[in-house]
Amino acid sequence: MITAIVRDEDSSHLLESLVARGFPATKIGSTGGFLRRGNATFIIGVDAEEVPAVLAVIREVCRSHSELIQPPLGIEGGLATTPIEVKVGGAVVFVQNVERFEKT
Ligand code: 2BA
Repeated sequence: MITAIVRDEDSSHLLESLVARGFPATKIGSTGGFLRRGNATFIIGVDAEEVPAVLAVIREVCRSHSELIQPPLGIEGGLATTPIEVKVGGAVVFVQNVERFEKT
């Protein structure tokens, strides 16, 4: 099972691309703890041999770039006016083995 956290802006395109290639996916609205921005979390359940193909789709759709942001309040240094550079886009991906899968 693949859990992927992606930018809101990439999420519709990613959902379409996965479904178009026949990979089942569920998109859940989520919020990043650091930037407190909306992002999207995907749950994708596939056979182990399909994992590389799914990761290729995620890489293709979710490209990363750097952005200067004002640090959020509550984060150390959050009251400072100096923007910090963070990487946005791309995807944070967890791949886990599933012990059992049932559809009832
Ligand atoms: P956020 O927590 O809002 O983080 C957005 C981006 O801000 C991060 O991108 C990273 O570049 C930067 N960042 C995060 N914490 C930071 C800090 N303490 N100081 C400076 N910069 C910091 P990504 O690493 O690509 O993460 C994108 C989103 O993926 C995160 O949004 C969070 O929702 C999720 N995420 C990342 N790592 C995770 C993990 N280990 N477990 C669960 N969710 C995770």
